[in-house]
Amino acid sequence: LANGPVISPPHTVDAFVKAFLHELNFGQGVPLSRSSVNDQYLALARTVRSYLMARWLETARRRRTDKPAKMVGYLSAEYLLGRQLDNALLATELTDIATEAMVACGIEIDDLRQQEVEPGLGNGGLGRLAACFIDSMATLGASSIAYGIRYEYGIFQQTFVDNRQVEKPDAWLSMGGPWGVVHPEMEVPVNFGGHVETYVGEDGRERRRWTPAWGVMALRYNYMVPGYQNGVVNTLRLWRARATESFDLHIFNAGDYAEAVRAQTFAENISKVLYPEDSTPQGKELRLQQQYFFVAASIKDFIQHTMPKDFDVRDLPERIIFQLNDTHPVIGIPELMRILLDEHDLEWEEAWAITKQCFAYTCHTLLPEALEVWPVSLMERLLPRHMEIIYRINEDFVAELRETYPGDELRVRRMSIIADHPERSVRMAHLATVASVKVNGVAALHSELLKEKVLNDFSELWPERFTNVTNGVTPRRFIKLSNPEQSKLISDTIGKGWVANLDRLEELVGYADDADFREKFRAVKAHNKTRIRNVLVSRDGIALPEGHLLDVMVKRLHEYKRQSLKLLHIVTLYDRLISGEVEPSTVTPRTVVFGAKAAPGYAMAKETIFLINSVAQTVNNDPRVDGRLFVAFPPNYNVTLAEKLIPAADLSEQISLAGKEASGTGNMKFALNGALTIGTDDGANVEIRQLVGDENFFLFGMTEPEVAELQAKGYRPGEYYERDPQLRRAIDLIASGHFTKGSRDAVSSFVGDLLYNDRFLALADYAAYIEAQDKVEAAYGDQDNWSRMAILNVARTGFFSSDRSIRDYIDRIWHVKTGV
Ligand code: 26V
Repeated sequence: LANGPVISPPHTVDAFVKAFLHELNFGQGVPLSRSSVNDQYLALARTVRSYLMARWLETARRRRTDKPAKMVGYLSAEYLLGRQLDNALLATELTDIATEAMVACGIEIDDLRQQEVEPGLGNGGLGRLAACFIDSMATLGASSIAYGIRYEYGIFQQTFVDNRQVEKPDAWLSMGGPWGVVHPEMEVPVNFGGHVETYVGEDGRERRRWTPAWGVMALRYNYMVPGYQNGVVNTLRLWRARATESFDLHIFNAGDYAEAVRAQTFAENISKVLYPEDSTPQGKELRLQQQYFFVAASIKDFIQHTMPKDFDVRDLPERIIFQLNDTHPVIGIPELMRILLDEHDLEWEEAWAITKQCFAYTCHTLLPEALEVWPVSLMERLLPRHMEIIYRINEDFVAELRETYPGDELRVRRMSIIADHPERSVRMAHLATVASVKVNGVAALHSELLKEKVLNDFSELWPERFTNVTNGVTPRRFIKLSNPEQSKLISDTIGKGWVANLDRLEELVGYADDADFREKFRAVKAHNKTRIRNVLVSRDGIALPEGHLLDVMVKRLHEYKRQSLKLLHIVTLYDRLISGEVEPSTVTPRTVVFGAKAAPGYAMAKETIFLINSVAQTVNNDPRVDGRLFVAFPPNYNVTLAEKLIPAADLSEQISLAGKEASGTGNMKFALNGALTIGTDDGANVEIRQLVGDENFFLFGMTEPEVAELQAKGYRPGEYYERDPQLRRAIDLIASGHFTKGSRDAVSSFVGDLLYNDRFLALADYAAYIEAQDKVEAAYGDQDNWSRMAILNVARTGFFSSDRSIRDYIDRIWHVKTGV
């Protein structure tokens, strides 16, 4: 057994029961009769894990012994994984066996599912995308490893107190984390601070030596990433910070025991908490520490442990491509330079030639304020050697620019990695672009705007470096697991192959004209609505009305996403009902569900949350509404809730100002689950509309060039208020304090911003939005045709599988091999 093949327990109910009881008795140390639900959940998770273990070892063994292949090193500060149990059961084809085994033990497996706290190690789209991508890499059998941080506290738990957001820490590990396997003996040191000096080596050459002031250890936690029923199990390696002995030894020696223990906590703070801001970098030192911590540990880990012992760093470009998920891991570029120069003694030119081939950069934004910059002063203090290397990279780059563009000093300054104003700082997106083989945007429109706007100078200099990879979502989690009824209908109709080959959904196109299929499709939706109703009753005590159009807007709260525009629509619907302008019995009953967390320091976002809750309270309790309108805002929207909510939706709200949402991925999940989209010409909405057809999509609003034009000529939101009586009534109703117990003060910053600032042009798109929503209501009146449109949305959006995204990355950027 020691060296031979590792064997999983047999796939039988008996064997599963045996393995489960073994875990319960000898892992948790309790007999079944005295076990808690948490004991049972942990034992079940470990049982499933033990089935995956053989595949994991086998995948690693094959990678070691096969002719060494180039690997992808996916570097991301966030992985918004969601619950693991069902995905592991699906991958191993153990769902039925485990369910029966639990029945045999007198356990309801659903109770155990509920016990799992989802690892929320991400903020939103970027983190969830990373989670979908590792699922697809494993499913395609792409040779890859993913690296990140094992935050002790993930994205905060959102609660509402008096309609306002209150954050609570997310202690996701407190009940035990059965999915991570720690290897304390494989830890990696990571250093910070100190100084750099010149010394002369034995060969008489001058070199630079970094003497760090302090360091921490990076502890390895391995998580299994199972491919879909293909026997592959890849690794997600998350790092946790631990104090080193040397770090506090001198303090212990000085006899100050308490101070030494305190110092230990300081080191361990690095992996303590996920930063909850996802658009405006705060420039916090701890955040830079986190970035360097995980990237330095990952690169060292890859070179020292993943590569064979006799490996030559000159071969790195044939062995690895590090994909940078936004700028968060970009410090890896000077880190690899440092390793090659200082630890492997390469000359600058050779080190740079290697480094430039080892990285590729994905940009996930268009908002200028979201681009990360780090003050030079901070960099010099925390990472003096890296700062020196960045200066040198920039020197060479700027010299090249002056040659290419003689006399164009303005351009040189625009492109420089170092900015001079308002503070000397490092522009991480520029560093990433200069050092990467490829730079990609995340949807067709976004990649174009990246070239034309954010990185325009760079795309003029290196046009071939820029490419697009449109985002995708994993059909395993977001269709197969989250929508079992729709999945069954699809499999009964076209077979099961779609789960790993989502283009096959196209075979459903013809069924849009099949009345029997349409009826079954409607039954699925009705079932999913009942399911979400039950979830929200027990989760939040929210009782959704029945028979409504379910209109859903779920995403982080941001001004550019325009939850405020949705709110104006709701207030307009409400105003029509209570003013007697429409007869309640003639309107399509509608329920609007919001889900949104605001960054704790984002004041305007928090005001919007308060107002949504206030409007919900008023609308839901006004008898004049006569059950035609309902607003629900369940707190703490997360992956687990998304899995229940999205399959129930009729209408998907994707209403960002054109040119602001890089892609969106929720939009894809809704379409694939049979919701129609009301949306602007933005991000991946553009591609969704192209695929499903104009007639199956509710488009409204300005295009990006129209936005640019309006802004150029000067946008005055007040003019729209003056001109549009319907808009005016909605804003006046809010401003009057109608929704806030008579308080005008409570809404004054929200209203004031809309009327005098409205940075994202909500008022300019209001009329078009209302008109499009009126079309939605009319269309929903013809249920049979609505089903037709919804089916076509499902059938034509197979393109948005993250398997396709990963194939695009492989073809356009990584050039690694696939197959198990
Ligand atoms: C930025 C920052 C700034 C510093 C503090 C921590 C932090 C954490 C995350 C971010 C990333 C913001 C960018 C982002 O999430 N972009 C979203 O990426 C999605 C996947 O590509 C895409 O669908 C969304 O449109 C885009 O907003």
